[in-house]
Amino acid sequence: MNAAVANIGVVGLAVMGSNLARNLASREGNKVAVYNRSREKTDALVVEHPEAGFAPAFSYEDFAASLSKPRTAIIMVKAGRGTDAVIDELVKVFEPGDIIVDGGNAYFPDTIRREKAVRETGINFVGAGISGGEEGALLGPSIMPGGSDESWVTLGPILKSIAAVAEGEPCVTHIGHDGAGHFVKMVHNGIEYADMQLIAEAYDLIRRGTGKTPAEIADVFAEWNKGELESYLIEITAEVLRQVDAETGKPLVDVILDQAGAKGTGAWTVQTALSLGVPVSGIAEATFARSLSSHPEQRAVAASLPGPDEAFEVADVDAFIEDVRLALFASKIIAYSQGFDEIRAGAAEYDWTIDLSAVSKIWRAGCIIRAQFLNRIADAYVDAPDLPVLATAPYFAAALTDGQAAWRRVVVAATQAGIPSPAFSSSLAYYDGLRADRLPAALVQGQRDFFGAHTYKRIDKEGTFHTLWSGDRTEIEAEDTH
Ligand code: NBP
Repeated sequence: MNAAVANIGVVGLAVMGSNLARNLASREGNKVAVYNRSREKTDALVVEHPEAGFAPAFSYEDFAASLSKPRTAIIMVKAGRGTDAVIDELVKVFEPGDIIVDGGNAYFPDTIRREKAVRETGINFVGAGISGGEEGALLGPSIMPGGSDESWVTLGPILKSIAAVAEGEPCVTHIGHDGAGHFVKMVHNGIEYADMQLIAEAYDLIRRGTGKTPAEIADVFAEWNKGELESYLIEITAEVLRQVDAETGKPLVDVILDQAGAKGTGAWTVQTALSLGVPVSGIAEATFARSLSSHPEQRAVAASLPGPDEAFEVADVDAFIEDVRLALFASKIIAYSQGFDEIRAGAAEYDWTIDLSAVSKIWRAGCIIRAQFLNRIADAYVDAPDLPVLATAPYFAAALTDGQAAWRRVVVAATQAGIPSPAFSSSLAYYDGLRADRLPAALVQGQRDFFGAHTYKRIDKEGTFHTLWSGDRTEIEAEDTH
């Protein structure tokens, strides 16, 4: 039996778990116990990284025995049944006060369920979203832990030691109880979908409108990366566009099959938003755009449908590119505003206290959507923690004011040219819907009342009303009828 030498353990030693274990081991004061279901991965990790001084375990009993109390273990296994299987085993060998952390990509309702079940044993369960992929896990991810305040006392310093650092601050904060961490990680991924789709639309418009090559467009993105759009995603876009395929000599982007994959977190974000009644149209369109791209059989049949007659030619290339830049920034503001709206609504629904400013700050490094821009979001929520719409914060409102004419020109140009720009145009539609004085929702209410007696409210007096649509069309107070 192992002696209790380790202050932290990792279960699941595939790429994420082994990198996270190495990251933990590289920080002062940590001794890391490691366990994997199949022994080979544990042996390989220990042999390949003697510098880490891992404490390997080959049974859950040994793993528990090698941890000092309160025992703290991070699970990094395939999300789903694997996570439940490991939790079941750990619960058998852990004691009240110990901490089980799920660092996988769990769906937040599963985390809520698991936290409730594990809590009954007196053991703490923390669902922690970990963003940044393999490299982030090794060098410093952005970490979004949920769980109890008690577990944060032990876990906080450990997670702070391995997290990415942005402007001197570790990219980790206690998001909120039970599933709050995985919820916020889910929305992070949804925002990532929207950001990527917007960038892809900007590239497509520039390419088809100006005839610039991918390498030339890479220069445009590299230039944009020096300004307000500065972000990891813009930076890597330039690199992807510059890449030449060794085999054919063509730009790699022209050789890659144009069908985008997805692992499901975008869909979760949209499904959850639908349940919460939050319009995340940018994220939804980005998710649907991936789905559309991945139906080659439909696309092949639809290829015969007509597009516009005239060719798309931009008269002033530089002016058009600047318009696209402004449209991209405006649409990005909307996408992030919608994502934060979802977090706010989720917090209200699930009774979490989530500091939106802190969430924004921990995304500044280590994760895929890292960007300077997030400082602006943090500032907006520091100035007004209850801000109802992020896009209305002074900095963003000014950017939307500056960019809206260009944004409209780009959406018009894309529409006329038959170039799909679902994220650009849906963001603009959301913007116009949100700022509208009066919406045709009044007509929808009338229709609903007509066919379903769903009632409506009036602008000029209190109460709930139903119109007797046939006959004399009398309006009646409907409060007592429902
Ligand atoms: P995988 O998601 O590929 O999972 C492989 C690991 O799960 C192996 O250690 C495997 O053990 C273990 N496992 C499985 Br499968 N079923 C198990 C069970 N019933 N009991 C015990 N262990 C089981 O690993 P990954 O790509 O390193 O990702 C780990 C987690 O991190 C996932 O939840 C993933 O979604 C999340 N994540 C991944 C990334 C990324 O960039 N890859 C980024 C952020 C988060 P075995 O060796 O015995 O088969």
